[in-house]
Order: sequence, then structure tokens, then C-alpha cells
Amino acid sequence: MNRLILALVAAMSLASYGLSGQARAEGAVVTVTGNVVETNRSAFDPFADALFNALQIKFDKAHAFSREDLRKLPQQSLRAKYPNWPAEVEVKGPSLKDVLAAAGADGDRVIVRAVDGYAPEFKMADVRAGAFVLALEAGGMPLSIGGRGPLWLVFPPKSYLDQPDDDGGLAWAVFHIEVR
Ligand SMILES: Nc1nc2c(c(=O)[nH]1)N[C@H]1C(S)=C(S)[C@@H](COP(=O)(O)O)O[C@H]1N2
Ligand SMILES: [Mo]
Repeated sequence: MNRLILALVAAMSLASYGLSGQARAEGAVVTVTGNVVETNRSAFDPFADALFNALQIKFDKAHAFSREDLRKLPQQSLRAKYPNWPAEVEVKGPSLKDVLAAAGADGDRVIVRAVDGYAPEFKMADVRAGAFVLALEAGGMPLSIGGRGPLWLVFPPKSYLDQPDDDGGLAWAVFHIEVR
């Protein structure tokens, strides 16, 4: 009898979870999809996942992170300067490596996608060896949408072979990480 009640409660919470597909208390700012083991949300839903749908991205397995989730990971500080920037910038946020680990993500390639569809691809080996930060703030200020938020991928010059001299690859307005 107790088991039956437990099963019913579990089924009910799963059902409400599936309804939105995005049960994070504060809402996700970034979703890791592809080869992830630690899933915490349901598969792609064309209605709920409207931006993914617009960019024609589907997924089965996903781990969604709210800002609060990202703040609970170890926070990295990074100062970077690129020739096309007016000044050096100090950013803070979890490392991309730690975000991937928290999602149980594994693979050779990491695609970091922004809301405008910009989606640079990196080698997992470079991400693991380098200082790739998913910045929540820059210059002590939280990043905003309309600015470089919700998340800005920042890494220093010479983080990988053939990195351009300018800040190409430093995607702003990041909302999706795909692991292959
Ligand atoms: N979301 C997003 N991030 C982006 C880009 C982009 O088009 N969209 N362009 C990249 C490139 S190629 C460069 S050189 C720098 C600066 O481009 P921007 O002046 O368009 O920001 O941002 C990088 N990050
Ligand atoms: Mo660029």
C-alpha cells in the first residue's frame, strides 16, 4: 500500500515536471544537451522549448542550469583583454569544464550556442586544458540580456591552436551547450 502511494506521488511529480519540461525553480539560463548522463529535465518539447524550436535544435537528454545552480559551482575569476576591446575585462562564473562535469557530459566536441544562433565549436580537450569561463558577471555587474548575458563564454587569448587574434569564439548571450 505504501509502495502504491509512493509510486503515485512519483508519477504525479513526473507528470507536472513533463508538462513544462523546465521545472527549475528559477528557470534555466543554460541547457546542456547531447551526451549527458545527469539529466534533470525532460526531452525537447516544441512548444515549451520555443527558442530551441526556432533554431531547429532537438534533444533527448538535457541538464538545465539556473543562475542559482551556476552560482553553487566553484566560481572562477578571469581577466582578459582582446585587441578589439576598449579595456581589460574581469569576469566571474563557473568554468565551462565544471558545468559540463555537473551535467555528466562527455564527448570530443563542445558547441556553445547563443540566442542569435552563433555557435562556435571547441574541442573537449581544449576546454578541459584551458580557462573557459561561463561568465555570470563582468566588471562586478551581473550580465543582462540585451548586453552579453545571460552568459558570456570568456577565455584568454591563445586558449587553443589557431584561435583568432580578436574575440571570435567568445560567444555572448549563451543559452545552450551541446556535447558530441
Ligand atoms: N552571440 C554572439 N556572440 C559572438 C558573436 C556573434 O555574432 N553572436 N560574434 C563573435 C565574433 S566572431 C567576434 S569577433 C566577437 C565580436 O563580435 P561582436 O562585435 O559582434 O560582438 O564576438 C563573438 N561572439
Ligand atoms: Mo569575429
